[in-house]
Amino acid sequence: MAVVIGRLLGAAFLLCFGTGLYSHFLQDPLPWMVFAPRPFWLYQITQGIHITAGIACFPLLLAKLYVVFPDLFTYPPITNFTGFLERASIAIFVSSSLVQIVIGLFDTFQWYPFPFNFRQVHFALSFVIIGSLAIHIAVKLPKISRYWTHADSFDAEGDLTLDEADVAPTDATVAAELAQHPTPLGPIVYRADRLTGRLFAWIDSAPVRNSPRDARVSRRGFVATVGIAVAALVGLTAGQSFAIFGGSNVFAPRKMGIGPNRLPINRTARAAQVTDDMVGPAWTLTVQRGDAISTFTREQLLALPQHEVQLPIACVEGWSQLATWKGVRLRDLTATVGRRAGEDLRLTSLEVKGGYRVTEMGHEYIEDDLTLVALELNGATLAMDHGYPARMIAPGRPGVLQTKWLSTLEVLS
Ligand SMILES: Nc1nc2c(c(=O)[nH]1)N[C@H]1C(S)=C(S)[C@@H](COP(=O)(O)O)O[C@H]1N2
Ligand SMILES: [Mo]
Repeated sequence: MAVVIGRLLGAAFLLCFGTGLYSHFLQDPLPWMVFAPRPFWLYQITQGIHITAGIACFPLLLAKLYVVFPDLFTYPPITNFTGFLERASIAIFVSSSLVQIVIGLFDTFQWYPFPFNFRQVHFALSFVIIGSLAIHIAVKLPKISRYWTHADSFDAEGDLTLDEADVAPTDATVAAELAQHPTPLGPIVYRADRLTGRLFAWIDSAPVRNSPRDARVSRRGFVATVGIAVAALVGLTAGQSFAIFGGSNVFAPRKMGIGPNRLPINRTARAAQVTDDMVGPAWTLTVQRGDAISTFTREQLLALPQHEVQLPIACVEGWSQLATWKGVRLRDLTATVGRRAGEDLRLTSLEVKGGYRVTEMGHEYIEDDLTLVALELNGATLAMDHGYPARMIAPGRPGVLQTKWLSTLEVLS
């Protein structure tokens, strides 16, 4: 059971780690990194998997802890160096995973009741978790590889049984001798302890088998409980990321189609301290490259060729939703100041408060036909909370980089 759940948990953690790294580097790229704007739904999928697999970790991790619980308190706790590594990696793994999934869940609710920066800690802990998992697997590797190569050396209970090669000569002699003297309870066999690999004699009979471990829930009942818990949690929240589950989205904080322009709002104009004065008739969008500067009022932007695209907002906090956007191609706008192929862009928002006031966009997104400075959303003027007078919408980028209330676009030549 520990192995089966461990594998599922391992898969979920690797999915979370991979998709998390992708999300991290989209937001904080290393200088040489270039990303794929297409397929436009790529980030929506990777982030949806990240959040959904993360949520599935709750029942899986609790189930794994339940199964191995007695083994966590074996006595003496440490007998040798490998044992010490095993214990230490488990302690670090369990504690950091619990913190990781709990703060991740809090983040989907944008609730930060802790004194540290969420992204930094979530990023750092992922390496602690994957590192301790690697140590854990390395320590268990002899047992794991033996399982893969000699599945028959495990009995139905998942305990190691010994074949002749494993029994030291003296043990073999003793074993043979013992076997000739069956006890009233049954024949004596040799077993290796699950954790330490130490040999012990085992009387294979009902009264002795009836250890506290066996007295718990049946295996089938346990698998059913964990399975139902995972399916229910995923089923009742995945709708925040995957439209087909939209109808059963009970627990997740944001619902499909609810909000101005039929799209949820992640952060309101008020929270970003963008006021009506700032977006009044005097507002202009400045596009610049070195000394070349063009400014556009909203009317002037509306007079340029308009394009309509279907693109999702895919929020790092786990929700995503497809919408119809209309506006000016970023490529056309940046051409007015003579942008050359390969040049990147710095975007500045009117917002006063917030960590994403100034962000950068790689050339691969500027050159994509789908990237717009959007003026309309789902057939109506952009609502103030969706970034009126103009916002960025590009394929395959995290929501945090879909800058609302644009003020300046600066080509980095
Ligand atoms: N200027 C600015 N743009 C912003 C944000 C912000 O806080 N400030 N939030 C971003 C985030 S996290 C998301 S998910 C999207 C959500 O867009 P919406 O609120 O229009 O749905 O806007 C992005 N654009
Ligand atoms: Mo977001």
